[in-house]
Amino acid sequence: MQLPATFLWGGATADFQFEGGYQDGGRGLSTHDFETDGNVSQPRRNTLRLADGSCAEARSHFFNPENIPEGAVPCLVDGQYYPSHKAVDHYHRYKEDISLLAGMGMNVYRFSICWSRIFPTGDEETPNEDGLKFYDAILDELEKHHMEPLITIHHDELPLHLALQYDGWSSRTTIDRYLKYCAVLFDRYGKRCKYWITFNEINAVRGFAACGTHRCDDQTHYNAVHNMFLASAGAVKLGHEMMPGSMFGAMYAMSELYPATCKPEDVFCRLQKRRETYYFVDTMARGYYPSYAASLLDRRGVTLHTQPGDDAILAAGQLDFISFSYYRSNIVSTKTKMNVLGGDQNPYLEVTPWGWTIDPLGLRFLLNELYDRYQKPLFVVENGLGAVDDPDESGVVQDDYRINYLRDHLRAVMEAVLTDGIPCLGYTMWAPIDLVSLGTGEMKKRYGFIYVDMDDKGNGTLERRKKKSYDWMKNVIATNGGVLWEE
Ligand code: BGP
Repeated sequence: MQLPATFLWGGATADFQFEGGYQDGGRGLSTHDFETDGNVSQPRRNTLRLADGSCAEARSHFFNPENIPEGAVPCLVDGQYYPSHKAVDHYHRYKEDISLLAGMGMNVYRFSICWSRIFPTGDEETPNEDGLKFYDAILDELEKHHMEPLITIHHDELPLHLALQYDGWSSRTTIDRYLKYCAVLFDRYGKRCKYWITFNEINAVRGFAACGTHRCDDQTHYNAVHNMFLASAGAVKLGHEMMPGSMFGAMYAMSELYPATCKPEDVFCRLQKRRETYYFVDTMARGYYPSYAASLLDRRGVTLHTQPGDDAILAAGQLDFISFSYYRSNIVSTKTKMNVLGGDQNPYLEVTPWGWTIDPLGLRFLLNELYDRYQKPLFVVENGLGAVDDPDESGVVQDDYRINYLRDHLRAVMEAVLTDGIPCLGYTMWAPIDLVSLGTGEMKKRYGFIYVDMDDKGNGTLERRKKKSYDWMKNVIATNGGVLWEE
């Protein structure tokens, strides 16, 4: 059993978790630059200065953020560690990093562009040439190693100024700024990049760091989402015009969801909860809001502020492929208290130290479910195991647990493609080189094939070292998955 030679094998990263260099090359401040470190029991915070000059904090936890108080502005506090500032210094080590990925035989690399490197405030008329040159250099390296780029335009952050001036995505002005940014990217990189993702995990982002909005309530949030839908559709249309043959996806956090029991009420509850995610995919893939949107918004007390012409914009910007992250699955019943990805833990599955269940069959299930629903090619753009990796006496991480996780999930992808007939463009593992965790800001939640010598507070040499899984994955790629069936 082997995947076709055209299958794209690679890894995925995000700029504020990977690059660092937060003041280099004329980069402006981004909404993530004010996020502290954290851990499983201590959520990350945004540090703030209140109108009276005193300091405060608001929880910036990805799935459960708090409002930023009226008049407060994010500020940097002396002595506080902010992981995005240095991250793992990819900004200065990109040549070594890309060459390590190429050494595994990867033929695609998913990375995000930092908006505030290109437009430091978002309001400038002309882009920042140094920022553009940084991504020219990344693309040069990829070309040298015959790797296809897959670019995420918006990975959960925006220039700080757009958040302070316009309240981020709650304003239509941000749509214009985003489309100006897209036009610059398409013009500069369009000849070198075919695959684009307009927004990362658009169904999971909320609040200040990810959306630039000071408020997190449903009314603010769903209107911000409407603006992001319009921005994504506008980008797809513009991209198709400027780059014939280009392909656009948006990216969704797609943990699978099962009914906790076969009680009809629980099964129906699963349908309703699942629609909270499909609300995003349906609208962007089909180009119009689904039939259940009105009741979903009504239940949440939301009134959408639409304008004449919005329907036509959505219709003209349908996605070409559906990309998603898949890490785990959850169960749901009428008793479940949910956040966006949540649900209860499935007693039949093992969990990681971060409480994420391990469910490879859920990935095959999801690939089938998505293709049945949309009939568009799929792209698994994030999947991987966050684990504590301790190097042995010789300095090597013997990460058999990661190998097991990836083997089982890749077999699930292969079965979906080869047995179930699902078109899947590729698989980019999160994250091939250790980087800062989005959810907790930790370093010790590691995903990579390549170890980075750095701890939770940014101490370490930043040296890169191959883990055991590096050569294992190299062999998987070299055989287009064939070796997975010999083990
Ligand atoms: C997704 C994000 C990534 C990434 C990943 C793993 O939500 O798109 O940016 O970080 O999840 O999550 P974490 O870093 O919290 O383990």
